[in-house]
Amino acid sequence: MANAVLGIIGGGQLGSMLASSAKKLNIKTVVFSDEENAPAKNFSNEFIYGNYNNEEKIKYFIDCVDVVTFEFENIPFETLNQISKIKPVLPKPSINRIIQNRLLEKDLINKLNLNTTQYVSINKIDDLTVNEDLLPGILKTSRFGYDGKGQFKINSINEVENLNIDFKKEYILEKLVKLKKEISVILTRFGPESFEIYEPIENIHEDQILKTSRIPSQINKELTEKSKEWAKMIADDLDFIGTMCVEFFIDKNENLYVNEIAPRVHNSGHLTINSHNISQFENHIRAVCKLEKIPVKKLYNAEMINILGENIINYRKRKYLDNEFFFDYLKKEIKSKRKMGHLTTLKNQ
Ligand code: AIR
Repeated sequence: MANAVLGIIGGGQLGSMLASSAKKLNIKTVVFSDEENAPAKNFSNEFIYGNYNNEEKIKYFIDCVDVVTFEFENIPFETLNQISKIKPVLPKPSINRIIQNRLLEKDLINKLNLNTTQYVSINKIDDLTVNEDLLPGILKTSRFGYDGKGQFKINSINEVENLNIDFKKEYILEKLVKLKKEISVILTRFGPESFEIYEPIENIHEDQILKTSRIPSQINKELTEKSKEWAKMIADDLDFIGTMCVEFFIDKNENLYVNEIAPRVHNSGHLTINSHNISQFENHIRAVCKLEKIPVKKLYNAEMINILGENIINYRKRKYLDNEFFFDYLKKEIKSKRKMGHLTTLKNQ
């Protein structure tokens, strides 16, 4: 689909980096966002501002594009499904419906006989009391959470009262593992048995928000192979087209657990823009627009740090070395803990 027009739903930093990669491949982009001044407005060929249930805007968007993708799993399933009746949506919307719900997501992983941490559905305070054996744990909203939003760390049952949990929402309680490391595997699936896969990336989180990602990860060969294999199994089962990410925990006994699946390009893969011949974003465009699949090759080792909130002000003033690449997401409003930019530093292999 050379010269196709690609529609991207969602206008955050992931949409911006997708649009930039598309430009490089001579693919025009139309971004549809419910935020008037979304970052991707600066990088797309056309920008449509509207609610994700605004029939008129959706219709106009559909008319403008040949193929549609999305950059955020919180896009309503109904919107994606409606669009997919007229234009191809990749990855397919049914995948998003599963991944939007942490319970369905965990069930899917377990159905494939892959490890997750122990988990249980929580709908009322009593559900927590009867599942006290899963504490210390993390209580997460089943839907619409990211970057630690809607999450509560609970060490003991006595803490629950003070947390002001809104039980109008559904939750999942996940038992904490004795964590040694966190890694992620990013892959792009072009079709059955057609993958490009990056080496596992080692991640450090702070307050449930990604702080640093680096390659190579310091893990053994067995875990490297196993994590890549599991990520492929999940992508195959979902019949995924495009770039996706599987986040893993490794515990003190070197056991591997799937933490979560992101049905999209992922923050931990931002370093691939500079470290590899083809970035996770370019690969996504290549897969959904049915362009040539080119083998990925690492050019450099790398480390990426996320720039949150007010910190962006200093990074905007700094000078950078030749091996440092600063990305400013151009978000209009600085909020504490909001992802405002990132810095990738390249290292020789
Ligand atoms: N995003 C999507 N899932 C997780 C993340 N971090 C990216 C997407 C989305 C943006 O974060 O690009 O549009 C939303 O960021 P914010 O700061 O507006 O909440």
